[in-house]
Amino acid sequence: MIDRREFLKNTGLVTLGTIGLTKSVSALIQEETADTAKTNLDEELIPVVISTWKHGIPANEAAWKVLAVNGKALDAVEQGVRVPEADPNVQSVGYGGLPDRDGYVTLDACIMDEKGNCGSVACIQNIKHPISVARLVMEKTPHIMLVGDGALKFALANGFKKENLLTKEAKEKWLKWKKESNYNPKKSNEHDTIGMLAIDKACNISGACTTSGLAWKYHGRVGDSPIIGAGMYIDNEVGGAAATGKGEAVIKIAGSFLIVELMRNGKSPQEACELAIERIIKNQSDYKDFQVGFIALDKKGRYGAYSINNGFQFALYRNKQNQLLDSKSFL
Ligand code: SD4
Repeated sequence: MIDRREFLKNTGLVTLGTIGLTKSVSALIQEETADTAKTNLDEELIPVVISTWKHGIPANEAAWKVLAVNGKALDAVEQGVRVPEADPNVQSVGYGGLPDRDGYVTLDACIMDEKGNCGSVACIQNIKHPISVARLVMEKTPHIMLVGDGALKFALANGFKKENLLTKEAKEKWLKWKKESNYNPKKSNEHDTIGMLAIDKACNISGACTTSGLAWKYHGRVGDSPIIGAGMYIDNEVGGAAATGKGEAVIKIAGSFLIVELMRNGKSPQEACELAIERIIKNQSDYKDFQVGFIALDKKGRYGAYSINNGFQFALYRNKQNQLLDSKSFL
């Protein structure tokens, strides 16, 4: 059987469909070459991992180790976000996270895979890796979300160790805050959640999100990060999104779900992130007082990022390059 390129070379001209348009061989071969180049370009966009803030750089490194050996995106995002969870110098995630107003470090996390499975823990204490507990909730229970003491009990029953997560440095900051500040969640900039999205070589996408939440929050307060569709959302037909910043603002617009639905309806990841931020700006008049940032990834490996205020950064790893990039912002 003669292939398309051969056929075109042999005939010199080809009739397109029933409407009788003709194109020269060279034009068609050029188009075909462009198509091939585009496909190759798209292939190079995958595997990919994107995550929020500069602690995304070492987190991406860990995720990439999984992706590079044909590992699953789900394992990549879990391994990735465990890095800042364990780092006492990252004061917004896991161990070393800043406490609530009463001095307790309470953690929120969620994870979602390419099949739409998801798991989450909220307001869990004394467990260094809430993301791995969230994964076990997903894999071992008929539920999606466990909170507080129930989440802790589940973690301990599954072999996790109880640990003190309040470091000396975090405690000192809290004591200083208690002396000097009035609680104002709007003005608090002590937040740097890690949200991570990855596509593996099999072209499946997964996501993870983990945080100690807003510093000095009310005890028991839960943000967007463990809420599927707010802090993070994945749909393997479309792509994924994750959020950072003031959780209350993100929950109000179901931010990550909104971005994925916008991409489903044809928006690019960048356009979708910008529209989600515009939604916050339209409906929340105090938007200048707080930060929200989104990252998004579509199934082709194209990414987007956008925030209300400037200063939001994200880390992108693909083609053997792990880069810290500045997000565009509304203000
Ligand atoms: C929250 N979204 O608990 C989290 C906090 C945070 O970057 O992002 N920070 O509201």
